[in-house]
Amino acid sequence: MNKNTRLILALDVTDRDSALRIARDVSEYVDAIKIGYPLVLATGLGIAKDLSQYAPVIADFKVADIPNTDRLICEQVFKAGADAVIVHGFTGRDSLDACVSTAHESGKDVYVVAEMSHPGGAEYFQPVAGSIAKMAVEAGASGVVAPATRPERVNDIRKIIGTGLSIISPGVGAQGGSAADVIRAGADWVIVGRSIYQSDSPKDSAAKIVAEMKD
Ligand code: NUP
Repeated sequence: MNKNTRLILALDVTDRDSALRIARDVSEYVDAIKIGYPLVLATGLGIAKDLSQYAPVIADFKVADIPNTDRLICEQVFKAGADAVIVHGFTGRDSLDACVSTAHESGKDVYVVAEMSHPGGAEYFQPVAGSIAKMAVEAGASGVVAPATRPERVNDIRKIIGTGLSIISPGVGAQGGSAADVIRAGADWVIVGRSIYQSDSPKDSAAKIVAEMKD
């Protein structure tokens, strides 16, 4: 994923035509497109390949199972054309290792959720976020997911992981976070969904967020 715009689109729409239209419209403003259960359950995993003509695709399946199942899931995700997968770390090092080794076999990336962005993310995640982030480094993941709604936590997590791993950060706009603030706190990319795909002009909204981060 090249760091041009620092914006990742979270494409949580549930119909194929809208997904492809929005992806095409915003493609010049995004470094990647994140897909997840809403779009994939509605349209099928084949959407990954269709979207990859516009930008690299990150599959946000928050993979969280035993190592063998994790490996099987990641194999399908990468075979379908995704360039990266988002996984959970709380399942332990062996599960994370299965995801990372599957990804590395085909030159793909793994991002590990360190701390979630919604208010409930402070309940169970926050106390273990540091150790999950540390494990992500040790396991050879490409980066972690950390909350734009709590830039100070992004700052803490950056200190733990150093500069070798990327931070991708959801929670901008609809969840209340600011793109500029979280980039300043140490995130490499922001992940934005509703503020773009629900706006009258997804393209203008994406352009505005990119400009805000450049400033
Ligand atoms: O902690 C997380 N918070 C979060 O919002 C981890 C995530 N993967 N996400 C995802 O980012 C969420 O599932 C959605 O796809 C996107 C944020 O979308 P929005 O709040 O900008 O609409």
